[in-house]
Amino acid sequence: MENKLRARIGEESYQKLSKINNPALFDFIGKYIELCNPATVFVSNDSPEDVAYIRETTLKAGEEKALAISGHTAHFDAAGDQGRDKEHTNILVPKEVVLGEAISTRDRDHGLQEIHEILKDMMKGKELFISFFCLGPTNSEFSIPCVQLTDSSYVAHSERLLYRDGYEEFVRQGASAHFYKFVHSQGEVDARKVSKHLDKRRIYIDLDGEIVFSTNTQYGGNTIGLKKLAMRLAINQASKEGWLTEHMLVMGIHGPNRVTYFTGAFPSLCGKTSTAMLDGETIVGDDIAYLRNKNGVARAVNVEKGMFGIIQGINSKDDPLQWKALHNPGEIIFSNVLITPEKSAHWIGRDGNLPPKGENFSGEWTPDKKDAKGKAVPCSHPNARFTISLDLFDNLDPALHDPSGVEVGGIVYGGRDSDTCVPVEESFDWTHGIITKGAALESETTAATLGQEGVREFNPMSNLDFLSLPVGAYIQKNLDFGKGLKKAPKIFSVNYFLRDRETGKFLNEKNDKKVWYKWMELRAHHDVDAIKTPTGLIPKYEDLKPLFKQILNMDYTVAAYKKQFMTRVPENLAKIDRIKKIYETIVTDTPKILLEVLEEQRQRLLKAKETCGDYIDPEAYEQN
Ligand code: OXD
Ligand code: MN
Repeated sequence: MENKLRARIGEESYQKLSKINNPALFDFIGKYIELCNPATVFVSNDSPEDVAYIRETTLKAGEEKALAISGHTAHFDAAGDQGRDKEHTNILVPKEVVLGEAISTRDRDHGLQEIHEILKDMMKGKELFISFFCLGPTNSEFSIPCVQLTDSSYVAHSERLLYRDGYEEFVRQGASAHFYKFVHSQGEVDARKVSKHLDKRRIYIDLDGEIVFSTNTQYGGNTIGLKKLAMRLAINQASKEGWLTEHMLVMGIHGPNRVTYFTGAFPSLCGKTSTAMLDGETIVGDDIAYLRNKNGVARAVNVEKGMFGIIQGINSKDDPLQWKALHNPGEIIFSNVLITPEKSAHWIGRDGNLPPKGENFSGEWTPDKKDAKGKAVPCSHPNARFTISLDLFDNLDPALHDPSGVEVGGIVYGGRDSDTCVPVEESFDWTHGIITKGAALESETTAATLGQEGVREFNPMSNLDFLSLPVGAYIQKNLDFGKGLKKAPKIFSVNYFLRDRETGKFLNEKNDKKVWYKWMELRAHHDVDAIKTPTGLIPKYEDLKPLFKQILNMDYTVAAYKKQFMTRVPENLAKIDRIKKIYETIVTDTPKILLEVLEEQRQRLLKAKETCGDYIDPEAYEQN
C-alpha cells in the first residue's frame, strides 16, 4: 500500500505524509486517491510555501480572482449553489438507527454506494489537495484533528483561513489520533469555474466512519468540511462523551473591571456574527463552540479561528470593526459579491453609491439587470460572504487559542421572531432556560439555506440543521450538562427582530443589543435586579436607561421600554401550543420535563392574563 501510494503522490508529498505514523490515515488517503483518481496530489504540511502554493493555485485555476487591495480575492458559486442544501445533506445511518423525522437521514449502505459511484474518477485530470487541520485549540482536551481531501483550491484556501494548522497535531498524536475525514469534489466546472452538475450535489455524513462526503457543490456551507459538516460528527461524539457541540458564538463582554464570557446560539443570518463583533467587546468566535465541564465549570472554545461571515448590510456606521478589516490589506476571500470595474468588492447595504456595472454571481451585472422571471438581480447575493482569519480584527480576544477555553458566564439563545419574545430576558434556572429559550426556539427562515425565506420554523438551540442524534436525546444532553456543573451559567434569550404590533416596524435599532449584553453581564454577577414575568426575568427600566445613555448616548424612553418589554400573552400561548405540538408529534423521544416546564409556563401566562389582560405592561408586575 505504502509503495503504491508513494508512486501515486510523488516523493515530495510522500515525505510529508511519512512523518505521520498513522496507518488508518494512510488507508483513508490511499482509498480515496484510488477512487477519485486525480492527476496529481499535493500534500500540505502547513509550511509557508505550501500555504502560498494553495493560495496561488486559486488564482491560476480561476476559482478566485484577485481584487485591488492586497490579499483580497473574490470567488463565485453557481446560481442555485449559494446556500446550504438541506435537502441533499443527509446523515447516513444503518437501518436499525432512527433519528426521528426532524433529522434528514439516508440509509447508510445506499448512501455510501451512491456517493462512491459519484466519486469514481471524479478528480480525473485534476489536482487533489490534502490538508490537515485541528478543530479547537491545538494540544488541548478540545482538539480534534482533521484531514481534508478536496479538488478545489478555494475550499483548501478557505479552510486555511478558518482553521488551525493540524499537520503537527497529526505528527504529535501519531497512531493514537482520533480524527475526522472529509472528501470533497466540486465536480466538473463550467467556463466561470462553478460546479456544473448541481443535480448530483450530495453531502453525506457517515457517523460510523467519521467521514463526510461532499460532491458537485462549492458553497462553503456545503464544502468546508470542518464547518457544519464536522459539526454533525462532533455533536455525535460529544453526546457520547458528555460535552456539547453548539452553534454558538463565544465573546468577552467587558463589564466593570472584568470580562465575562458569553456563548450565544442563533440560526444563520440572525445576528450571530454582528453580536460577536460588537464594538467595545472582544470576539473568541462567531459560529461553533465546544463546551466541556472542567471541574464543575463550563468552559468553551471556538472550534475555528476565522469567520465565514455574511456581508450583506455591513456598513461603516453599524459594523466599524468589520468595515475596517474588509478595507485593509490582508487575506480575505469575498464570495458572491459584486466585483466593480476598479476590482473592489461591493455588496447590498454597503456605504457608497451602487456601482454602474460589474461582475457578480449572475455574470456581467448592471443595476437594471433582471432574472428570467423579471425580478431585479441584486448587486450581491443575500448570502454573499467573506472569509477571514480573526487575527485581522482589532477586537480579537486574547483567549482564542487558550487550550483550556474560557469560563462561560452566560448562554444566550436568539431567533428571528417578529411578534413574541421580548428583546432580552433571563430564564429562571438552567432547566427553564434550556427548555423555554433553547428547545423552544423558533426563527423565520433566511437566505443562508436554499428555499423560501421568512417562514417561521422550529429550530432547537439553533442547531436543528446540524443534529446527528434524536432531538429529544440532544435536549436531554443539554439538560444533563447543566446538572453536572457546580455553578451553571445563566441562560438568556434575546430577540433583535421584534416588531411593533400596530405599525409592524422593528422596535429596536441594530445597536441596541450592546445594551442587552451589558445588562446580561451585570446579571451574571447579580449586580442588578430584574422583574419576574411569566416567561422569565426582564430588565428594570431604571437599569436600562443609564446603559443606553453610557453606551449609545441615547435617551431611552419609558414608552420604548414598555413597548419592547410588554408580555404578549396570546402570542406566547400560541408559541407554546406550536412547540408542544412538535414535541408531542414530530419529536418522539421528548424528555418528560420539557412538556412539564412548557405547561407551567402556560399556566403562569393564563394566570397573569386573568388579572392583567392580554398585553401586560412591565409596571403591572412591579405593582404586584
Ligand atoms: C453559517 C451557517 O454559515 O450557519 O454559519 O449557515
Ligand atoms: Mn452558522
